This record gives sequence, C-alpha cells and structure tokens, in this order.
Amino acid sequence: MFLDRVKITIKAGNGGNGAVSFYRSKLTMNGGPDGGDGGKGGNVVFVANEGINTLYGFSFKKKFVATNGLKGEKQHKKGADGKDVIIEVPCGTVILDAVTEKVIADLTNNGDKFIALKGGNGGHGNEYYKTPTRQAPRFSQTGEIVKERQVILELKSIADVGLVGYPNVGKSTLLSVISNANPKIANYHFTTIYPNLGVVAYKDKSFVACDIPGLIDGASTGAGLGHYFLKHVERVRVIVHLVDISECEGRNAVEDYFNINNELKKYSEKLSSVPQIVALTKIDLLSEEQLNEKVKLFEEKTNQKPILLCSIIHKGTEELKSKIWQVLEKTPKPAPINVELNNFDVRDKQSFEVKKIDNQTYEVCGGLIDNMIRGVVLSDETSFAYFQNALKKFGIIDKLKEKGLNVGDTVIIKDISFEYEE
Ligand SMILES: Nc1nc2c(ncn2[C@@H]2O[C@H](COP(=O)(O)OP(=O)(O)OP(=O)(O)O)[C@@H](O)[C@H]2O)c(=O)[nH]1
Ligand SMILES: [Mg+2]
Repeated sequence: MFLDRVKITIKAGNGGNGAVSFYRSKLTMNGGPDGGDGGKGGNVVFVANEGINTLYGFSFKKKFVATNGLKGEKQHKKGADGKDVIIEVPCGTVILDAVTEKVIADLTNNGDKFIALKGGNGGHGNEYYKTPTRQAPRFSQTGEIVKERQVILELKSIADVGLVGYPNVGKSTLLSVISNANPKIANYHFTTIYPNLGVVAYKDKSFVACDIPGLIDGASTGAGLGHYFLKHVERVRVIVHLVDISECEGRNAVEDYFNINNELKKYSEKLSSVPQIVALTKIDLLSEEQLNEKVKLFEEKTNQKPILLCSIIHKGTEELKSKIWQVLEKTPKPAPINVELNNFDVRDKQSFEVKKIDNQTYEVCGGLIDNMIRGVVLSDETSFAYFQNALKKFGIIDKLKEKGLNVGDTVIIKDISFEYEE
C-alpha cells in the first residue's frame, strides 16, 4: 500500500507538579519551605530519516505521546523532565495542522528536525512562593497541562526527474534500466499503480527519478490514476515525457504529445512550466524508414528534438541521462514548501470568557484561567487570596459585574466554585 497522507495525534508531556514540603531535621522542627519544582514535560519532535521511504508505519501507530515531567520533591529537588517523543518520517514530509490544513513544517533533508509541541512547564514548588511576609507557603503550582493535537503528514516527492506519458509507453522499463528501482513492468495499462522512485547514477553524480501511473485523457480532472500523483510531479525539476513512436496501440504520437501536455497544463500552470525532455520509445518496433518518417513528422508538428529510445537494449539511455543532467545543473532545487503557520504551538495564556449560566450563576473559562488556576490551592488562605487578587487584576471581576454579577451569586472557575463577596 502506498500511503502519502496520514492524520496522527501528538501530545507533549505535561509539566510535573511543584512540591509542598518543609525542611525537617532532628534539630529543626519548623524549617523553611523546600518543595522543589516539577519537571518539564517531553517535547514532540519530528525528524526526517533517509532510511524511511513511506508513511506506511503510520497506518499502525497513529498516536505519539511524550512522557510527563515528574513532580518536585522535598529538599529542593526538581522533578525529572519528561522524555521527548521522536517521530521519524521520510525526507520530503510536509506537516500540516489538521484543523486549518496549513503547513507547519517541511522536512526535506535527512536530519531535518521540527519541534511540533513543547512539553508543559513544571509547576513551582512551595519554596518559590516564600517571601519576607509569607515564610511558610502551603501551596505549590501544578504542572502545565498540554492538550493533544492532530497533524497531517503528507509525503511530497523528492524526485528530481519525473517520467510521464500514456499508459504502457515504457516509463517503468526506462526507470528500471537507468536506476536501481525494480518496478513492475507488463504489457497492459496501469501496471504502475503507485509511483516508483529510483536513484540514477550519472558519472560521479546521482539524481532521483520517479515514474507515475500512466496519464490518460481527462487525467487533470481525475480520470485514471495519474491525477492523484500529478502533485508529486509538480516539484520535480525536469519531466521526461515519453511518447510511443511505434504507435503500436493505434494512437497517434503527435496527438499523444499534445494531449499529455494539455493535461499537465490543465492540472496546473506550475506543472506545465517544468522543463521537459521528450523521448520517443519503442523505436525497435519500426523499420528505419518508418522511424525516420515518423520522427520527421513528430519534429515538424511539435517543434521538439526528441531523444530516440529503446530502453530494453539501453539505446538512447546514456544520451537521455546526459540531457537530464544538463537541465538539472541549470535548475535550482525547489525551495522548501512555505510554512504557513508559525505559531502552531502557541498556547493561549491570556484570553478568558465569562458565561452567564442562570440569573445567579456565572462561569469563567479560557487560557488565562487554565494558567492562573495552576497556582491555586483552595484550602490555603494565602493561595486563595492570590487567586481573588488575580481575578481583580486581570479584569475578570469587572467583566463578571458587566454581565450582571451580584453579591451572593455563584462563580464557577474550573473545579472551583465560590460565592461572590465584595
Ligand atoms: N518493443 C519495446 N517494448 C518496450 C520498450 N519499452 C517498454 N516496452 C514494453 O512495453 C510494455 C509496457 O512497459 P512498461 O514499462 O510497463 O510501461 P509503463 O509506461 O510503465 O506502463 P504503465 O505503468 O501501465 O503506465 C512492456 O511489455 C515492456 O516490455 C521498448 O523500448 N521496446
Ligand atoms: Mg509503469
């Protein structure tokens, strides 16, 4: 199975909670606070690995979770940080936000790395909250909770050269002769159902070529299989357009040439502007005289200077490779795909929303609340006082009053609910 798009779930580790602890020893009964901070959660990291060719592995495993940071300990000990989850993907993987479908990263080269989600921060231990006026804080901060997210992995082709043409014209045969690929070859249409990639050695250089399923009339709008794979060809640097000059299937070579180009153009302007090398295949099926006549006609009608190929006996293949290399040398590698969303991992710590549930009940939620609540222990007076102050400071009380809050009404904030007093 060829898998070139898959949706997966990722989650960074939560931060560990800060500890509440007080120093004790035989000699010291009431030592100061010594609760350590919680550890940071692990990150979600994508790494491109040239040893992986497909997204196939993701059809079995679709959820990747980094480990949480551990809680802080007494004696100022910080909790251990969570471990990152490393997700290895093939070179040429584009990562999109599953909600907006915007590109968040393009991992083209081996070793390219992208931290998609950062682990949650650990909570502060009670030691952190010690002040000259508050010598013994009995509260700590909980670790930051990180929500799971979904991303789409899309595999774009990293081929330098794309072989296109009608079915059965000999694309896979050519690929098998010039590269290390071993594609299926047979005398019927749509032998190739998924693109094959092969490395072509040329002098002391090499480049990557791919064939795609044969194109037919209407391919640009979905006929046949080619349409689905045309997007792979959009990023190649040169197209080798194969035309069966023997016309052994009853079609006309000149028409074939224009039809395929038409489909490429209809699919996208970008595709039709990729430099093209035209190669005429199956020349061995014609007599010399027939061949000369057909080639002459082809050249006149198309204004092209095609390469004559008989892949099975390697005729024309060296000339083709050299021509491909000449074009590749002049054509820069495509720029990485533009990242459209730079703040995929930005967490909202500022917004809040006030909802009126009924005449005497209000609820407040949002990123600001999630963050603020981490430092609150209801049973602790100082902690609760801090919470009430924060509600005023951030304008939450004003907003509640605007919505009609009166003394004695109930305010619900996460799992806390209290009666409002002035
Ligand atoms: N006589 C002759 N036959 C060839 C040549 N190249 C390929 N063939 C034959 O043409 C048939 C189709 O070849 P493929 O390489 O599978 O063609 P394709 O373009 O990849 O076909 P699809 O994958 O179906 O689109 C096979 O039977 C090949 O042996 C050639 O140069 N001369
Ligand atoms: Mg094929």
